[in-house]
Amino acid sequence: MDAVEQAKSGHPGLPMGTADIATVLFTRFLQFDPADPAWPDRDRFVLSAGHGSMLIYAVLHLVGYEQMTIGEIKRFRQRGSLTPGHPEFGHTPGIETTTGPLGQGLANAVGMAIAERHLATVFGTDIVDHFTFVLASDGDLMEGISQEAIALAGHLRLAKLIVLFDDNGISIDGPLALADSVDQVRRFEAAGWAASRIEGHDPDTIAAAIAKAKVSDRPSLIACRTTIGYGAPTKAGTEKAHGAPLGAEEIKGARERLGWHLPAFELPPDVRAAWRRAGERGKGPRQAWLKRLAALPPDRRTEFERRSRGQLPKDKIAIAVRGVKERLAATPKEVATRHASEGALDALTAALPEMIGGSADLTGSNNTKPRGMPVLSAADYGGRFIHYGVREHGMAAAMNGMALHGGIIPFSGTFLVFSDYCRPAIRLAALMRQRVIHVMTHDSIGLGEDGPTHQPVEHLASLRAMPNLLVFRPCDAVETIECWQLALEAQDRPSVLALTRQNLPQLRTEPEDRNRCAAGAYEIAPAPTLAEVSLFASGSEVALAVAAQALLRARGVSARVVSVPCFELFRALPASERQKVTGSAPVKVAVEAAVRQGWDELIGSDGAFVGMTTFGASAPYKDLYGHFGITAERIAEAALSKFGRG
Ligand SMILES: Cc1ncc(C[n+]2csc(CCOP(=O)(O)OP(=O)(O)O)c2C)c(N)n1
Repeated sequence: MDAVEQAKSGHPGLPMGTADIATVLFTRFLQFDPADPAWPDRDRFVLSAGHGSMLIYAVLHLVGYEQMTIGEIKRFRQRGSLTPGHPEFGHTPGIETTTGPLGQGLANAVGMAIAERHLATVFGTDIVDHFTFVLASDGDLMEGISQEAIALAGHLRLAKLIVLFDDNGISIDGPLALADSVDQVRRFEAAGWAASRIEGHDPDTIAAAIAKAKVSDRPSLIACRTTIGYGAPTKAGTEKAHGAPLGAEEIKGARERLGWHLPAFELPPDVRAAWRRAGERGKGPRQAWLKRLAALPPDRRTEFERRSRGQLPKDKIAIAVRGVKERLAATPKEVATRHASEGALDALTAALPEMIGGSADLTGSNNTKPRGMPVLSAADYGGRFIHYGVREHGMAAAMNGMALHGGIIPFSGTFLVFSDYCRPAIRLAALMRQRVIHVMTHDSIGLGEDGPTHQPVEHLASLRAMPNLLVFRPCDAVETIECWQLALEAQDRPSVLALTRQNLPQLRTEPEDRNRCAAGAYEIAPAPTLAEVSLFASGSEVALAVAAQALLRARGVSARVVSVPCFELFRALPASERQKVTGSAPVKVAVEAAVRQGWDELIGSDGAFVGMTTFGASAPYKDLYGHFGITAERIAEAALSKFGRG
């Protein structure tokens, strides 16, 4: 309450209401060692209700995270402090995931718990054997994503996942009864969890519930009945304690009620010492774990360490990619890029055991299940393919949790149009710099008969607007394996691979080791003579641009074609390289079966664009391309009209 007061903003209610829960958890149960916040076998603690960030900052300070000084607590919510408004992964040691958007942390924790079970199966429980704890609020449980997360966790029987629910009956608007009447205990039970309701201010009751949850054969919910802003004389138990400083009078009253007589930011030495002792509980277990790790056969130990670091076996990837490219050069394939992706995955997942695949109930459409890949289930956590069910949002957030846990590179699939259903989690992956790979197929009107509900139009532009996300749209089977390689090598970025349903010709037929997609954009078909026209296109429209190039040639116009598989990588090129790709042809035309937004970066506002301006329609795809005017003829016309020759 003092830090929030000093910052003149923040949320005192949750930290005060859940201090008892956090104290029991951190002093009696949670396995961690402040000397090594990244110890792979630590228990994970996710504060899903990220608005209560002062709770975790205070606890990290108390248990002895060196960088979390009282000075940082005093600088709550100030620029450059370790104590930002909401917990941020990668910014503050001890923070396992970025939380704040309600529901995400809970769903991340499901991914962490999956990762734990999988790695325990692969490397043995001597090396991987820990719990995932979550502190969740009413808001977390009201968000739709929580349903996807708890259903998945219950189905997979993630018994080492324990959710402590801050059951305080208050949210921002007032009593929860204004908007919610769910019986959370019964809801979780229905999803296959062990669930109980306890008094959340009694340490022994909390401890007994956690001890019981630890030995349950199902994931556990402990609904802890608490009072928001516990101790505040007039604001406790009301929404007034939720998200604003309490004010000097109220703080004075709270001090009196709680029997706390020291000034702000001062701690009694005995209290500090007791917390420090709690913070040292993990030292012994971590040393013992290090000994067990050292005792592993050297190749197992090296493999565990490699995977924990997120380091790729570069040589193995190179061999896998080369093999696929050589096969494609020898026998060019006219296939949909989703099928090409399946071929790429057969090779890559064989080389990279850390790749865990999945799909949101579109396995046969997304082609994300490589041949022979066993299913990860409650009966076999060693499997590597997850049937996420129709739960795109929960899937994307669980993938973030797996990546954050470490040791796993998650990839999975849905339709590109449903990236909207994953977007909040993709955004957090981008913010947290996590390597998760989303295969998003059926990437345009080219999906045909399913119609406008399923045809993405604005999605590429909107995904490209997201900082740190790589959006790949390969034009053929060769670009597909190259984009896969780039997505895997981008250790600190999420990727989306936008892939077609319809077949595409293989445009790259020369054997070539170099990854041309690494430039983001490159000349795939040079002009016969000095170029008068530059045609830019991505994915399925590159072949149309190549056909337009031939039409232009027949009209005596020299055009070049630039394939643009990834805007973000192109943007990262030095200006001189970018200039070479953009070229100096006076006429520029871009083609993409999507909206224009973003393409002016390459063609300028005076360039011509052939694409979509409306939603699509339901019809066979060739008919749709004709109807919406995305054809080689129209591309050639667009170029010619710029010369006044249309
Ligand atoms: C997705 C999302 N929507 C809205 C918010 C804004 N918000 C922050 S806390 C909160 C609800 C507060 O209620 P509760 O979760 O019960 O927390 P408590 O009041 O107990 O601290 C809301 C709506 C958010 N952080 N995330």
